[in-house]
Amino acid sequence: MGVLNVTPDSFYDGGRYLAHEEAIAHGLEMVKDGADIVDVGGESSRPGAEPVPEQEELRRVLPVVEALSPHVRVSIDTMKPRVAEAACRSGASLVNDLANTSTQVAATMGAGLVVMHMQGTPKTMQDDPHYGDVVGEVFSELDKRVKIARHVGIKEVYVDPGIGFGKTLEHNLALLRALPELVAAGEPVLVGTSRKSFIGRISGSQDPLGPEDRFEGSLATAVWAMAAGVSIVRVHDVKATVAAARLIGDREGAPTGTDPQRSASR
Ligand code: HH2
Repeated sequence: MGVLNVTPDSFYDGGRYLAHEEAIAHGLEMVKDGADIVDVGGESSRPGAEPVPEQEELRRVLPVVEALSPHVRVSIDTMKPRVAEAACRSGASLVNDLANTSTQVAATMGAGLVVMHMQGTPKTMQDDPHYGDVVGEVFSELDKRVKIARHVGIKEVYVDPGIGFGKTLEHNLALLRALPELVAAGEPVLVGTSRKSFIGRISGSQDPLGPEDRFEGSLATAVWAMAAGVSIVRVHDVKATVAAARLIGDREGAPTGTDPQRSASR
């Protein structure tokens, strides 16, 4: 899943794709690079972000969703049910429901649903995140939401532990370590670590690395997630992640890109 933020203030790609033509061109580039899904968002959910008025979010995302959906599966990354609904009418078929607001919309529109865990709201979620047992609490919240989604008739549901959404560095690492457990629970898993600040804090030498310098750590966490069996990784760096994905063993254990003839002659 390639990330496409049509925003001025997203923490990594903010301002790069605010013009619709630029956003559409970048979306098509990610498709060429191998993205199976493009996740279009018009409101940053970074820590401290201010909410965006609904009309403005609609103005940002709808033309982009409409232009990309004939070429690739489009998901809509939003905290507003009306934006989710309008995006589905414009061609999106997956609702990336960050704030647990759009289950009913996804059901009504016949779309798939990503249920993501977030403690609090983006504005304040990093002020003082706390859990007794982060893995247990996040998994059980996701499980509840999957049951609700099934109850309203949604067939395609992904669970996402919400890396960075009301989580300290230790919480993020505990959740990443527990990915094989989440995969084993049976629902397809989506994970988004790309360029997030915890990467800068562990892969930096002395000072934390900024978003521009978090590529290697992002790829490393995507590889870990894919090796743990997750179904979707949400990334900014599609080309490199697709190349890495081809080297990861599939469920039967063989690297998907292996040609037996060539490996025999090596
Ligand atoms: N992370 C971000 C946004 N949407 N959706 C899911 N399902 N999982 C995630 O981890 C996730 C997400 C934050 O990243 P980004 O979109 O790059 O930044 P911003 O929120 O600043 O636009």
